[in-house]
Amino acid sequence: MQLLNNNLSDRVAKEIKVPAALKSSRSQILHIGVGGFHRSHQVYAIQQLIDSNPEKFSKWAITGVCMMPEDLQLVENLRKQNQRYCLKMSTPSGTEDIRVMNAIASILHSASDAVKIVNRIASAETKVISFTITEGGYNIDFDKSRFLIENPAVQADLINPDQPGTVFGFLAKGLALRKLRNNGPITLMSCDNIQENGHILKLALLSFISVYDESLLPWIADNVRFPNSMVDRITPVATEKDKADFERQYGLRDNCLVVSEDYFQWVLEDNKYGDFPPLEQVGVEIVAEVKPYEAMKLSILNGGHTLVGLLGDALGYNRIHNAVVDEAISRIYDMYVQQEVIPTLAVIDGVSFYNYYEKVKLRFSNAMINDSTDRIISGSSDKVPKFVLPVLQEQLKNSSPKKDITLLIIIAWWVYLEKEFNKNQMADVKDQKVTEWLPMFETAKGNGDWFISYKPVFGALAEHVELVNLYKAYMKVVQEGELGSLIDKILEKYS
Ligand code: CS2
Repeated sequence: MQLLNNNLSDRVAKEIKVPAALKSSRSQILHIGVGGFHRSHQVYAIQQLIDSNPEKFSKWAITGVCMMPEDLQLVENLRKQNQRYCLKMSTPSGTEDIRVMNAIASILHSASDAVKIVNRIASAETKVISFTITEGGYNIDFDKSRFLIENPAVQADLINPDQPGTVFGFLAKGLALRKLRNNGPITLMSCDNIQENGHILKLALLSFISVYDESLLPWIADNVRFPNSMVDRITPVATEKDKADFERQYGLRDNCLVVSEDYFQWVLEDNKYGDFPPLEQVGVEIVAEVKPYEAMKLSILNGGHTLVGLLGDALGYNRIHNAVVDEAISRIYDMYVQQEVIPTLAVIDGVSFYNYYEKVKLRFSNAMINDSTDRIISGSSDKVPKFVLPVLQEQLKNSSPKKDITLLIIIAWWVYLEKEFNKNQMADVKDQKVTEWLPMFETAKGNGDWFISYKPVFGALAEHVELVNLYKAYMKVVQEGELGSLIDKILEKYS
């Protein structure tokens, strides 16, 4: 088996776009969280920039950092391939574009490269630190906008600052050194799916630093920027089959293959500091205010994903492209977007929410990317508060709020968890709340009324009497029949 590294097979060299070697040893971006999404999105943009003028832009190559123990294998695989990998992008009509990426100059892991990571944060060469650490990675109680300082991992970093383990511990130590060395301003850029992700990153970091070392705060105020951004490219986890197909076709094994759709969007707030890559040259939209774009994408696309994933699972689908064309799911998604979501969105000049939605639905139907309901449902306790509940909170400001489909999503989520509980498979549910839930499902004995009162996800929603009454009435419909009966009932009501 020959690995895809610097040696490329004839077929790769002939059929795939291969970049020139990097023309600089500099790496001015440090990125934390090198998952599939980072490699299909930000690396793709930086790759295009470097390819457009390698002499000038190779300095923007990325140093990647992984922090999770389960990333050790990826780090090893990337190193064996000199950080090269292929990105396979597919259109809904079935055409493919495959490119070799070499914009990751090196890769580090927090467990073994802590000193190097701190030094890179401090280094004058590093101009941007970017993040894809997932919705849960910011350690924020979103209901109260509070950094969870009591988190044991955070406490460990405060007690033992010389051996950081969390992203905040690393940043605090590295930025303190940067200040000491007078190494200049820096942009900290969140690329996660969170409304006002830059503000959230800032809130988390400043909360941590105010306990860690308050004297750093004025330097941060003067030297660090936190732009908000909206990022978008559907990137399922590449399967063994994807890798085997690639190997068969091109005669090379790529253990770091990334598959994604061809669609790409990145809207970035014009709020950076010091040197910054000219991303506008590769299609990134730089705008004064990102918030309306984030709200549109998080509710129509990510909230829509949650809807299609959970309803799909309940109706027996395990692929998003099959679930989204189911007649009932497709109609309920239309109604959700038209009647619950769009009325809560702030107008964006030149953007039609209806066209945006049509496009999203087409993207979901892309069979080539073969996205799973499992991926979409995973981490729902972090996703639902950011993708689904903000729409409900806006709706609840109205005298007659539209909320039925949001309740349907919440109930479908409970149906999924109850199903896994009954099959004794709660251990397979990928969600950080699952151990906490287990006794709750045991005590409830099949009754789902308690679920909406679960504060860490739903906050104070249960105090809304009319909402809870409707939730309970809908839960009864599901418990006496099935989720399909509730879907029919709501379709009738909304038609
Ligand atoms: C998905 C996102 O994880 C999810 O639930 O909605 O990963 C989605 O695919 C991306 O945000 C697309 O940009």
